[in-house]
Amino acid sequence: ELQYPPRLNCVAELFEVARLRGWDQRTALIGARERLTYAQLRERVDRIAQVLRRDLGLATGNRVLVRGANCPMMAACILAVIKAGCIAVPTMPLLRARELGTIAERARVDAVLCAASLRFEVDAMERPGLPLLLFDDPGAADSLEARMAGHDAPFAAPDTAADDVCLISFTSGTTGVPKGTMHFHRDLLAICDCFPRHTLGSSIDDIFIGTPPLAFTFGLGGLLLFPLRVGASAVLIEKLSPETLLAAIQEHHATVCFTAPTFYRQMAQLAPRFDLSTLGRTVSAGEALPLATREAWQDATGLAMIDGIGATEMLHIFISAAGSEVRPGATGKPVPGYVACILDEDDRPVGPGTIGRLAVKGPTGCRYLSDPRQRDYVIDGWNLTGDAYEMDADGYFYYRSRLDDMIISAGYNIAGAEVEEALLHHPAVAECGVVGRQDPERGQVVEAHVVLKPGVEASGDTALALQEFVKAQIAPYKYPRVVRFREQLPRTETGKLQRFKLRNDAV
Ligand code: 3UK
Repeated sequence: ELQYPPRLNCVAELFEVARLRGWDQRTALIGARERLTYAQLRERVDRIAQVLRRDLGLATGNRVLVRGANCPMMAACILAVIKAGCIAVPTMPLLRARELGTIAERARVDAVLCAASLRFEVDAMERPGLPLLLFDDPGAADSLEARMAGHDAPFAAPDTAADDVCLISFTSGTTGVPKGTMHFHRDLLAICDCFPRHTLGSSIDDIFIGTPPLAFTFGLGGLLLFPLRVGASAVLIEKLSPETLLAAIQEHHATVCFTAPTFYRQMAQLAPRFDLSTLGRTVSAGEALPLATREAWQDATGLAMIDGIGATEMLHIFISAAGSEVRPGATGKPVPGYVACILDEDDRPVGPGTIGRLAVKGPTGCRYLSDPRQRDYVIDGWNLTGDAYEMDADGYFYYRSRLDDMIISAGYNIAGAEVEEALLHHPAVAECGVVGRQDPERGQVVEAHVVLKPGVEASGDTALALQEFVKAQIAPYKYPRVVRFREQLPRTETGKLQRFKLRNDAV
């Protein structure tokens, strides 16, 4: 089991280890406009922490909303809030004033740090008396940077317990109200000491890169905490597209990449134009990785994808496989430190070959911020992620569907992901999303929303060809009775398909 000192500040611990191991002059963060060594990042974190404690008068346990695109200053702000003994509430860059207001209220936020370029929505949000400091605001009289100049490093972190909350992360909320999840100091170290250490295999020479926002725990771990834990570097990119990510991998000689399946699908098409020879490991998470995507990526780059399921509630990835452990079609096995099982409707574990509800237990786990759904998510220390999974006799876990996305048509249970998988093998299909649409006769019918590759005609013939193609690959009753062509699919900032938008779209 993982052991951490009972009194712990996870950020102070990360920097103390870095100092003792002699990493001070190594590069920690690479942004578009600046590059910071471990010593420079630590000094910046210490100065921001002093602004929070001394200028804003914040105390241990106060909450600070942080808003910015992925860049070294955004990373420093999150780390500084935690080092100051406060609780970081990072928020996604695309959130609007009303959503930010809801988060500020539910998390009982005491102050706001915001990138100047994203200030508009903060200015528009309701925040009576809430202090706000802007960063990356050259020339402004009262910016965070101006305040930082008034303080001297180093800053000694106030005393906190390993199980004091240091992070409140909100779920992306593909359905319903976003939920705040609370995480302890020890949790932030625990995720570094599980997936990257045992499955990914990260080292001091790695250069991490990827798309997930630092406000999403996938990005917070993969692009900040994991590299800092081993003395590696992270490239933080503000303006992301498949092209800019590929170009940045080439330019910075990145070795480890984190992004979602949809990004890998698009990058696979463009990969031959770039030199990606330094890339050794590519991690896919956020939604199911179709076999077709795994194969397209492997054909384009020669790299075997590392699929991993994580959740905001669990902080990071808890089932995964890499290298020779990869079994196509499976997400993998529980990451060392975690255990997983499949439960039936009465919460009893089922054996191999039966689809059921995924349950997982480990050093991290769900603690909702005053939300009645806590009782639905955690039973006896087991976390129910809301996913339908199946296990094989060797202990591999296979994703089937989100429990509430299972399509029930004429008495059959159909997992949309399986139909998507089949469609993605067709050369005309770039992206697709399969949902159940209410139907008076069948209860639901399988409906496919398809984005075609450039140059393919969105015709009735194409639709027919896709339907025949699916019938030839999987049980014919699963074929999409309705095929609709679209320019693009609705996705969250974290790369997840918004199925409810497909379902609710007027026919
Ligand atoms: C789905 C997957 C199949 C699954 C996340 C890595 O996605 C993350 O967190 P969220 O809270 O969503 C959690 C849900 O997303 N999912 C994620 N990965 C996979 N489904 N295969 C996968 N590989 O439904 C899960 O319950 O947004 C991912 C690290 C940190 C994260 N927060």
